[in-house]
Amino acid sequence: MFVLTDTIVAIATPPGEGAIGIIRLSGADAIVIANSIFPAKDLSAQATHTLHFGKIVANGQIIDEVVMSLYKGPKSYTGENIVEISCHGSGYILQQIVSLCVQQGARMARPGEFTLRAFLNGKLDLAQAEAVADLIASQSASAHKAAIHTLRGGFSHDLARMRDDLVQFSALIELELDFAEEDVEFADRTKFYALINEITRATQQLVNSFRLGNVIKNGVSVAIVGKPNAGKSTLLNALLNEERAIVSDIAGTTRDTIEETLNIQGILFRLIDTAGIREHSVDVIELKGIERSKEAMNKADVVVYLFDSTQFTDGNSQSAANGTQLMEDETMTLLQQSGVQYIAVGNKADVLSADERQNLQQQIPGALLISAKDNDNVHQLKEALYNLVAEGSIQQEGTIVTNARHFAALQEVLNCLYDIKAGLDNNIPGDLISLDIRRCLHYLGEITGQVTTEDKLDYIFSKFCIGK
Ligand SMILES: Nc1nc2c(ncn2[C@@H]2O[C@H](COP(=O)(O)OP(=O)(O)OP(=O)(O)O)[C@@H](O)[C@H]2O)c(=O)[nH]1
Ligand SMILES: [Mg+2]
Repeated sequence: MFVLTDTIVAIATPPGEGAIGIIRLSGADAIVIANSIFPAKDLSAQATHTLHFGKIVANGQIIDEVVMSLYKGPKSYTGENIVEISCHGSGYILQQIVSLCVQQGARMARPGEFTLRAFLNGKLDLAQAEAVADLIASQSASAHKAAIHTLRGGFSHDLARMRDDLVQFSALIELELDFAEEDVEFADRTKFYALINEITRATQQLVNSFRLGNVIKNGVSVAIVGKPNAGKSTLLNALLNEERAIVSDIAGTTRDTIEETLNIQGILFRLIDTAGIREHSVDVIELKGIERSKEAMNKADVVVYLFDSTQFTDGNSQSAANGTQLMEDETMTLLQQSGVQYIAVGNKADVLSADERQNLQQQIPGALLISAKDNDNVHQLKEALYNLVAEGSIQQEGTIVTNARHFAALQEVLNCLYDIKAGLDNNIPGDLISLDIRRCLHYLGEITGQVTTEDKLDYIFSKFCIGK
């Protein structure tokens, strides 16, 4: 059993120096404990949702001048009495105040315990509570948008509607069971069938949104691979707009993978520059680098295969490019076999003549021609990367499922819906259909936390930060 009777305390601001640091107290005794270290005013006599300036004093010594924010339950984040102490952002002061609160009877909060209490006190459902953690972790516009939508109850609303409809039908079918001898049908099967179809469509849409949701939450890993000297590090620098990686005309300059993030129109990409892959190296370090390149290539969501476009010209513009040569490249073969999404990009196009460019474009349809050195056409590569993952759906207003737990539960919901549909198709008895509906309701309830266990909650909230 979760204990809700004690009062918890934690520092809510990140470690390190800051202008302001915040300590949170939540629980029945939050106001009493705050009062005992704040002689300026009697906080219990103050109205809720008010601010109070004064000193924190311990053993006659002033610790800091602070502002107390007072929220009396149930109108607070956790539903309990909350006092937030805004002090100067020194680690020392924060620790001192927390120690004082503990001396006065508060207990150090566990990760996510404030939000757990908010959930247990019915302030948020589980999907919303999880969105709080996602919101804190959001690093891009799209991740932020998805988390806000869920936190504001968008996703929960979708689920509640499905649940209500199912509950209604389940009640009617169960009523039929009470009148089994009379062979009556309270639940209109045609209507029910249409409803199940509609819920299946909505669930399928949510399940499908997870591909994008996963991208939004975790970013997209993009490995830049190719032969030594193709210009991979130059391309990384051009994409980032900074001199991040060492560039030189010595083949084998990059020895280890280099990872940096890039935000393209609100989606986070994790760019990985790799060591050039060549087939006959004897250098032990280079070989290790090549091994890592292949590993990065296999793990990536998207691969940018960069080739030196000047290698496909022989100075004679008529016979210039030879796309077959590129396709026979060992790395390219590996790529095609692995099935990973890739974009072929020809670099050093600045050296090519107009004819050569045109020829190459015909030989290797779909390949982008760029000059990483001159930052020419690099924006096209950015667009291609964005389009590959977003497919225009990033602007969609509806719910995007970003949480793997929700995704798994939705897949179970979908399976139950298929079973219900099959049951209706085969005219199976009402009591069996009713069982499938209950199973479906169970999985819907798992997402919002109507159905859960303490172990599950412990696991979910342990991923939160302390103080939230
Ligand atoms: N003309 C021209 N030269 C380029 C371009 N991009 C890169 N280079 C040159 O190509 C050489 C190799 O560039 P890098 O970026 O170090 O190549 P890399 O693929 O990272 O090479 P490794 O790390 O050895 O695998 C350097 O001399 C760059 O200046 C380009 O667009 N045009
Ligand atoms: Mg390099």
